[in-house]
Amino acid sequence: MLIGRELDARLFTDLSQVSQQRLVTPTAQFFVRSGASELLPDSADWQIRIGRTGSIHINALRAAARHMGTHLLECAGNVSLTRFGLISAARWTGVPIEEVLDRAKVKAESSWMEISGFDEYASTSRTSVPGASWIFPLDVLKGTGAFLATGMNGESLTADHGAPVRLVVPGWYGCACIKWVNNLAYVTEDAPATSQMHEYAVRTLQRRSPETAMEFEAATIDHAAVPVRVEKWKTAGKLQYRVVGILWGGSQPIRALKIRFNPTEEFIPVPAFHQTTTDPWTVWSSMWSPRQPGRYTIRLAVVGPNARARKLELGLYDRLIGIDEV
Ligand SMILES: Nc1nc2c(c(=O)[nH]1)N[C@H]1C(S)=C(S)[C@@H](COP(=O)(O)O)O[C@H]1N2
Ligand SMILES: [Mo]
Repeated sequence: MLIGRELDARLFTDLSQVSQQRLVTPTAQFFVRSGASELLPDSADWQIRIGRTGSIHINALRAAARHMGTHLLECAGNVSLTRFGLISAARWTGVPIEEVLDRAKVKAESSWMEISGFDEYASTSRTSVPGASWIFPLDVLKGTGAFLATGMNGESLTADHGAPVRLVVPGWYGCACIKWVNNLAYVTEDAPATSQMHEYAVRTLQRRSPETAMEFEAATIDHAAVPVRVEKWKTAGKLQYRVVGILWGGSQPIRALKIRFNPTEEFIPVPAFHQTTTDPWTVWSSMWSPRQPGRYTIRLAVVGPNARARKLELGLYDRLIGIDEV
């Protein structure tokens, strides 16, 4: 259920529903980090300005839109307090950024691009800075397979997910995935970081709050994993638990996943674990026989190659579980 209004609107996804057979989040349950403005103009005449002189009409985008694959979105402010509900996956339709720029036939003015969306609201936000835009090095943006999406899960985008058109940057945090896109502007590499980039500097693990876009490191999602449900099993009269979770992020599959049921215990391998792709997410599970009732803090760890899991290692995905019988 959507709570709050405009920029303060939130919908948290119930992650306990995720399974290998149900990797895609139904649109009505896909998380919302900021709702549509009540002032959003009619989408029938929507135009995206491109560079100083170009533009593309929403109808041209819709006509060119095709399947862009299943990709996950995670808010960089996804925390345990809200049961990690700011993460979801959808099947997207859209047009690659590269092709949008080609179709607009404007001369590239620089190798950096600021992508902005409509961000005027009737009410004053208590939680967010209005004015979402992100600056990308164009080659990096193209390299991610970024696209302008006009649809998700086989239907047009909903207002809260950015209708009529939003940016999706596979592998990057949601804060870069601008909704209600209306402007693609070429900027110089010394362009100041935007208010959205400042708001998300800490949450995207920037080493310091960067002044310029150039100093801002790619807002990519590290490897991360979190338990999403604990099932109670009775096999041959013996009580056992099964911890089911998800693994996502990173640029290439990891070799092994490890789980620790309490800070005083060792990490042990998640059995039969196998990851073939990092996007959207991989479902894993591990049987568990806690020795006594009590409260447990479960944490995952990833093993190479090229594994980077800063938030995971900081304990930001620790999950507290109460066990009442063993
Ligand atoms: N125009 C605009 N785009 C935006 C935002 C915003 O406030 N305004 N929020 C961003 C953030 S922080 C996230 S996590 C994602 C969330 O997308 P969703 O609400 O469709 O899940 O949208 C991004 N795009
Ligand atoms: Mo976000």
